[in-house]
Amino acid sequence: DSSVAPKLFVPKFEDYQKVYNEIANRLEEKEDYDDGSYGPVLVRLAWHASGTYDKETGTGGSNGATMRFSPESDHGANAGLKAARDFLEPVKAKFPWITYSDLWILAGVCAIQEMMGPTVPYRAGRQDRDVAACTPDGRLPDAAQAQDHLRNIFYRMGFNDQEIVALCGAHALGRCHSDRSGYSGPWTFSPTVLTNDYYKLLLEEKWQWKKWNGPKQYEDKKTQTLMMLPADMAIIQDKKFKEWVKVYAADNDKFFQDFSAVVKKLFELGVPFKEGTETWTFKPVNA
Ligand code: CCH
Repeated sequence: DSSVAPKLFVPKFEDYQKVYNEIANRLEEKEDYDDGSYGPVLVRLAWHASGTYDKETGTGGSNGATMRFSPESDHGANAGLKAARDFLEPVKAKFPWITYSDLWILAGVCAIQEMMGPTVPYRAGRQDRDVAACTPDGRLPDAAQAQDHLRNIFYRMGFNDQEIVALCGAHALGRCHSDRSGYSGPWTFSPTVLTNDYYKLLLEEKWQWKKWNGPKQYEDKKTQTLMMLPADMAIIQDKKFKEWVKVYAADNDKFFQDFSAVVKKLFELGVPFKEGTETWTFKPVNA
């Protein structure tokens, strides 16, 4: 029988590493964006795709990439993330076999690693879903609120206090944009390199309310160039959270270890991996 059944392409580790390399190289190329990198906004895309998870109903999470669609793309928390989705379109065009859901998370992993962060283990197997799987607004944290709100939001995803504080360390990266969230400025002096500076600055600097017409935020008294959101300040105002801030401020290796583990957990919330799905670690390209 000469009938040629089309061979199903089953991508392997090497194929995903190629996608990783493509994202890493685009990060290098497009260094005229923002503080010099799309890395932070890619991390934010992966986090907002994942952080909609609700453990009670099993809805939300990175499986589905439903932020491609309105209403989820229009949720206030997702303002500005089109820049990250658009950055990844040429990658999707070059490797059409990868799902958006796997691509967005792979991009988050790549961005963390290429910005000198820890390796973050990755599993593939997310499936894209349609507009009906969009999550309701209000599942992501509100920057104007404090510790009770943070616990409500992150406990709903299944995280504990230590994990909440470890996740917040991502704010070493990137900045607030007044045309996106309304807030303004970076948290650290090196917003394209992952460090534990977020925790150090929280503890070591004097923070005061910024005098301006925008939403209530803090600025560092010394240089008035850095910022903290009310939700960031909550993790040193709360005694239990603050213990973990001290741990991570004092020990970057410990932060990297815990950050890697908690980000992997975040990126896999609600994903129905097939049994026996391999865990991969990608080789950094430019880090
Ligand atoms: Fe965040 N984040 N985030 N965040 N976030 C913002 C930007 C980034 C909150 C609010 C904001 C996490 C947790 C929280 C990043 C990663 C993470 C902005 C500015 C607000 C507001 C958006 C803008 O204007 O562009 C709040 C509240 C919480 C509560 O805990 C977690 C968890 C992560 C990842 C693990 C990154 C990265 C950015 C920078 C984005 C950029 O474009 O530079």
